[in-house]
Parts: sequence; C-alpha cells; structure tokens
Amino acid sequence: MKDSTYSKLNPRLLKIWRNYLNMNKYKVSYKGPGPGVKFSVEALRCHLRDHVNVSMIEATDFPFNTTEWEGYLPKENFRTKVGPWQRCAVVSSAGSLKNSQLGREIDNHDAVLRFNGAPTDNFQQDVGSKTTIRLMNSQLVTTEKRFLKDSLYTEGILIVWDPSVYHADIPKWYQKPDYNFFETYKSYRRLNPSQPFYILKPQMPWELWDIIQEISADLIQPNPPSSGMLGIIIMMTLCDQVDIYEFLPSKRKTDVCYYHQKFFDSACTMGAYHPLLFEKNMVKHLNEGTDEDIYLFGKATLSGFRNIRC
Ligand code: NCC
Repeated sequence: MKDSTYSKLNPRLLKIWRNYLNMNKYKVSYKGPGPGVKFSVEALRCHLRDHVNVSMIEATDFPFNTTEWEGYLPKENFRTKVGPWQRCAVVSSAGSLKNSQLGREIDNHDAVLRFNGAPTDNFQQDVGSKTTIRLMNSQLVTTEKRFLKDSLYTEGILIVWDPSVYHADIPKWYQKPDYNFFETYKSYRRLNPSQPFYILKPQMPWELWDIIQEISADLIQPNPPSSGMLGIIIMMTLCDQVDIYEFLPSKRKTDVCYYHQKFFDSACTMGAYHPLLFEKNMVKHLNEGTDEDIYLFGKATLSGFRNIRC
C-alpha cells in the first residue's frame, strides 16, 4: 500500500469526505503544525507517546465522583490492572481476514485486542479465539440490543469510547455525549460486576487526531479516529510489540466490509466518517515489518512505547 491521498479515491468517497469537512460536527478548530509535517519513524513514535494520553475515566473525575456513579467504575487503575505484555495482536474486522488462516498466529500473542461486535466463534481459523481486550464505540453499547445479553462481550477486558466535541473536558463531554451510553454501562456493570470495563477519556481520540492531521498532506475528516486506530495506540502503550492484522490490507483486500458478514462497502476499508485512509498511511509509516508481511498476511508490526528512548 503506497501513501494514499483522498484525491485518488472514488468520487463517492471524495464527496463524503467533502461533506464531512463542511459539516464539522465536532467543532474541530485545529491550530497545530502542518499539514504534511514529516517525521522519522522514531520521532513519530515519540511524538505519539508524548502527546496522546491513554487513560480511563476514574472514580475521582467529576462528575463520576458523585453518588449517582458510586461503585460503578472499576476500582483498579487501568495501567496497574492491564498489561504490560510483550507481544500483542490487534485484529481489525476487515473482510480480508476471511480465509486468511491467521487464527493460530493471532492466538499466539500474549494479548489480543478486538473491536465492537467482532465474533470469534465459527471464525477461529481466520481470526483466533483469544480476546484479551474488546474496544467498543458508544454507538454499539447504546444501540446493540444484544449487548447486555450476548456472551461475546463477557470475555476479557472491555473499553468503551465516545466522541466529545473537539478537545472538550470530561464535564462538558458528559453533558453532551455523542451517544448517551451511561445508563447501559451501569446496567452492564450491575450484571457483570467482576468484569473490568473501562471508559476511555474523551480527550484521547482528539489528541491522536491532531497528530494524524499534522502529518497528513490533505485536510482529514474532522471526525474522531476509528476504533481500529484507537486500539492500536492503546496496545502500543501496553505492549513491547504490536502486530496488527488486516488494518493495512493484504492481497485479499476486498469490498466485503467484515469477515463475519456479507456486506459490501469500500468505505469500511478506505474510510468515510473516520479519517481511516490517513490512519492507514500513519500505520504504514510506523511499520517495522516487511512489505511482504503486509501483502501476504495483512500484517504490520509496530514497536510499543514502553521501551523506546525519546
Ligand atoms: O466497522 P468496525 O468500526 O466495527 O471495525 C473495527 C475496526 O476495524 C477496521 N476495519 C474494519 C473493516 C474494514 N474493512 N477495514 C478496517 O480497517 C477499522 O479500523 C475499524 O475501526 C468503529 O471504528 O468503531 C467502527 O464501528 C462500526 C459500527 O459502529 C460497529 O461495528 C458497531 O456496530 C462503524 N459502522 C457503522 O456505523 C455502520 C464503522 O464505521 C467504524
């Protein structure tokens, strides 16, 4: 995959990108450097480590410190409870994972991160069966009727994220979340009190977005990064090495959106709402694996933040 720009996209995706730029739903007003600032791999990794703060809402954060929230958030701090690990896998939900036979290799990692409602049952051969962390968007938690019932969600550590207005603080975001997932979150916690379930701080996606904009030559969609990109950064903070599967598409690249559903849409891989194409350019730049690994296995290998010197 070469560095791609939006001007090379098909007219439908180009139109959607323009519409999002005009809409600016999250009131993005980026004033940082760029666009198109060039970083070496090492410098970009340090820049991400130093400017993207991966942390979860804690019981001391207002308004989560009020009686309404008493006892709902996990007691243990995310960074003391979760990881660190050596080798981690991030499994995108892409259709190109189908028939990949990557399951064993994926399960062979110390920790595996998956997204939203991506299943493993019946797909083990291609995507593995281990789920250490499941990162979900707030739309799924709010609208998926099976969320409170389906055993898919009861394995591993859960993290939910919800987009705030650009760089809003926690109290502002809490008054106006994108999806009001808070009551469902509480219900889930009452049903599964011993399963760790964290809420990502809303500042993190925009800290990451700023860097994607800084290094991209085009204006990127003023919408938060995809769960995929957020999950990669979360794992980079927890692991020495992160192997990412079918985020950079392999020779199996397809317009089939998911490995578990027959639904066709090229936007799933190239991006419409999320600045996915630019995220993929960034991951390609950070990749320390070979082009052959991308082509054959859709595999990119990134160093985590834990052992780097900046
Ligand atoms: O599709 P989604 O993501 O659940 O996929 C998880 C991550 O895998 C990467 N991906 C997926 C498909 C594909 N062909 N190529 C890919 O690279 C992406 O990095 C993606 O983030 C999301 O980011 O949360 C998203 O969620 C869905 C949907 O809300 C959930 O699946 C819950 O039902 C969004 N789809 C819709 O809203 C219709 C999707 O845009 C982004």
